Parts: sequence; C-alpha cells; structure tokens
Amino acid sequence: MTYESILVETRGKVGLITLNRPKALNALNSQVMAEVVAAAQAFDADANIGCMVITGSEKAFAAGADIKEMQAKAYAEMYLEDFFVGWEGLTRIRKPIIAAVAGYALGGGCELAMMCDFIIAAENAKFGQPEITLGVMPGMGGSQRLTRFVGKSKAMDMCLTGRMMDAAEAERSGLVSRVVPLEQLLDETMKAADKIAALSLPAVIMNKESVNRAYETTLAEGLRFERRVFHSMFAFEDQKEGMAAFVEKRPANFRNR
Ligand code: CO8
Repeated sequence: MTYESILVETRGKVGLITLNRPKALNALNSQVMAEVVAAAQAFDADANIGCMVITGSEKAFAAGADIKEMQAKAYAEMYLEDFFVGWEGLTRIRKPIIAAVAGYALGGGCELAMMCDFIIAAENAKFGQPEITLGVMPGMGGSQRLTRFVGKSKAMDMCLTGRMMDAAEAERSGLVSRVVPLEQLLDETMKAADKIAALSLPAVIMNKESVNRAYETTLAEGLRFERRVFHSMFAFEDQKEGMAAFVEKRPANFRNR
C-alpha cells in the first residue's frame, strides 16, 4: 500500500509510523485514519515486527481531528458513516504501540496518543482536549480515556476549560510514562521499542492484553484473567528459556521474537 499522509518505515524489528501533514499540523482526517490503521495492521501481521511507534513532527504530534473536514457535516452524515469509528481498529492491534509525542497533541491528537499503549513525551509536548472551544466535545475517547489516565478532576478541568497540559504536568498526572529532551525523543522511544521487540512476542502480547483488561473488568475478574494467562505461559519455550537463562546467569535467547 502507498501512503500519502503518513511515512512508514521499518527499523530493525520496530515499525515506525510518522504522521505527515505538516501544513495542517498533522490534523487527523479520514485518510490519515485509514492509513495509520492499515499500516499498524500490516505491522501487526508482519512476523519480523515486535513493536510499533507512532510519532508526528517536532511542532505537532497532531493538532486534532481535521476541523475543516468536519465543519460542514450534518448529523445524519456523521451518524450514518459512524464518523471516525475506524480508529477503533487501532485499539485491536495486538503488538505494543508507543506514542512518541512532541509539540501539540490536542483533541483527536491527544486521543490518538492515548489509544497507544504508552506515551513518551518530549519536553515541549502539550496535551489538551480543546473541543469545548469549538462548541463540541471529545469524540475519539477523550472523555473516557483521559479520565482513566488522570482522574475525574483533571479530566473535567481539561474538557471543560479546554486548557493545555504541559509535559511535566502530563507526567505528574500519569498521562505520559516519561518525558525526554526533544532532540532525544525518537532515540529514547526507539530504545524502548527495540527492548520490547527483543522479548518473547507472545509474552509481550499477553502482558498488553492483561494490562488492558484492567480497564474493562472488575478487579476480581482481572486478577483471575491475569492468573490464567500467567499459567498458560508455561506452555511456551520462551518461559523455559527465560527462566533457564536467569538461573544460568546468561542473556535469554527468546525463540518467539
Ligand atoms: N484541523 C484542521 N486544520 C488545522 C487543525 C485542525 N485540528 N489544527 C491546525 N490546523 C491548520 C490551521 O488551520 C493552519 O492552516 P492554514 O495555514 O491553512 O491556515 C495550520 O494548521 C497551522 O495552524 P495555525 O496557524 O493555527 O498554527 P499556530 O501555531 O498558530 O497554532 C494550534 C497551533 C494552537 C495547535 C492551533 O492550530 C489550534 O488551536 N488548532 C486546533 C486545535 C483543536 O481545536 N483541536 C481539536 C480539534 S476537534 C477534535 O479533535 C475532535 C476529535 C474527535 C472527533 C471524533 C468524531 C467521532
């Protein structure tokens, strides 16, 4: 597939997707959605890939859904085409996806970052859900995922005032896992992605699935799910290899990379 709004490349065992609509600050239109989801699905199906990274430019990860695409739409059109439902495809990707965020991650941009498994932010990153200032509200998960990340008070503050959160506040609030200098953003994110991609792929996917389960079920069910998945890992050679390597004081050589 050829892509027009994103750049797609493979670096070792990591699939890198770069949003590439610089003139619109990477605003997310339907084409970007289709391309990002298609690229992630292709990496998910590629046995040589163990982890993915989604990034933007130094100025903007993405400044939101494309306001110009949505502006004139009527309710029936939005409803019948179930506008932007395609992003759900990204949440069905099984391999880990890291968001490397510099600059603006606003509206749909913040929501896209939150659809990834974790966020590494540059010091200049700014997160926000400014939809209220456009007379609307988040529509790609902002009112739900942001609340789970940062809690009710801060999510209300962000959604009701539309204010931006800087990288330090985002880290303090649990929205991002770490903050790095802008010039190191991609290198640091690639290091994390390389590390994940070198591990046992089924174990990585099971870890991701289990953490995500925490958002979808009760604690008792989540704990039972975790324990059952943990038990099942003893069917993998990688469990034998990982534990033998520890006991023998040598690096593990996982087969299911
Ligand atoms: N959509 C379309 N175009 C955009 C967007 C956007 N979200 N953001 C920026 N652009 C365009 C600008 O129109 C401008 O284009 P042009 O040069 O043709 O005028 C170009 O990008 C550069 O932008 P600015 O000149 O505004 O750059 P500044 O550096 O002055 O400002 C800001 C940067 C602060 C990021 C500013 O551009 C801004 O406020 N952007 C809009 C932010 C916003 O409101 N985002 C939320 C959008 S709504 C949304 O995301 C809803 C998601 C849910 C949809 C799901 C439906 C089911």
